[in-house]
Amino acid sequence: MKKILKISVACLASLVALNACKPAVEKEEPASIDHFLFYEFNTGGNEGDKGFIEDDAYIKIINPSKTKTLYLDGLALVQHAFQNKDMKDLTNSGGKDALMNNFAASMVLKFPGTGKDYPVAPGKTVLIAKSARDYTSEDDFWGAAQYSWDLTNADFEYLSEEQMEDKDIYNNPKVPNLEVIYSEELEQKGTETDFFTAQAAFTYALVDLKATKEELTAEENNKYVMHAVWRRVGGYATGGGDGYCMLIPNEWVIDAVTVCPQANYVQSYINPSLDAGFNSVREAFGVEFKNYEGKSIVRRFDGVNYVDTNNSTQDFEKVEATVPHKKAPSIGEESAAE
Ligand SMILES: [Ca+2]
Ligand SMILES: [Ca+2]
Repeated sequence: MKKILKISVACLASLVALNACKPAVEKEEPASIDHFLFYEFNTGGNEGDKGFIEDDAYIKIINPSKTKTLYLDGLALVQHAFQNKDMKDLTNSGGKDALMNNFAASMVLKFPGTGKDYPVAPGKTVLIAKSARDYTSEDDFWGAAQYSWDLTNADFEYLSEEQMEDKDIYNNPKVPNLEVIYSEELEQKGTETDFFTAQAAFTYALVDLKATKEELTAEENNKYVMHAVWRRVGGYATGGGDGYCMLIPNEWVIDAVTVCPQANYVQSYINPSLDAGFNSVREAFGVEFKNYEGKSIVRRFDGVNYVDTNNSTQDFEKVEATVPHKKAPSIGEESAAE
């Protein structure tokens, strides 16, 4: 007993000594993520007075850092060229290695700004709307959609003014648009390929564009543009096709998320280190609208940090959309309430 007491006193003495020589250290904070993350994907879809609208789609990104201000200037939102619902074999074009080392994009949309024009404070989100309108207003083109939302205060519109004009989508002059760096109608020749639509099943990435538009699109010996040749495989699929996509080096990718209904997912076209999973508010393309009306996939928060394991199956969950809105009744709730 005496011996133990002696040791304890010695320990205590050495601890006191240690504390005396060490400068006071504050309790260690958990490591903070110091780069942007995708925060939310809402593919839109609501019943307006005059019909069904899908223009109320939006994407949010977040600065998850606890201390550091981040800047959107020079970053780009990118959509992959190949849909995760399609089984395509790209080995004949030498595309497979290119796809593992790069993010093969069909659309590259750049944020405006020249350096520090668009700061995002720690913990803040950025709302990027397809079309920054008030969808709950009776004055809206499709009339009031009671369970939709007001996006007039969005930070950006993700389509360029020209794209919106082409597609007959209202451009809010007060909300800055992203700039088209590259757009290839690879998947649906002859029809417009849209960025982030409800029908799409693509991977999306936020990237730091380390080359200018001129460098990325220079015609001769362009290392950034790939001629992709594919063969459809599996099921009843036959034939193939070809087209162009822009190769964004994986090192430029800040975050990537695959948005694809669970039942429709067949394959990934990216390096699994970018995103090893996929997620959607819909279990399948055909599920009833009431199953996902007003719902988003939102990044999980573990109580300390936003979860970023680079696996969107684990990192995201289907919850109520985060923009203020009237909650739509789910299947069963409506009849129960009446
Ligand atoms: Ca605008
Ligand atoms: Ca990630």
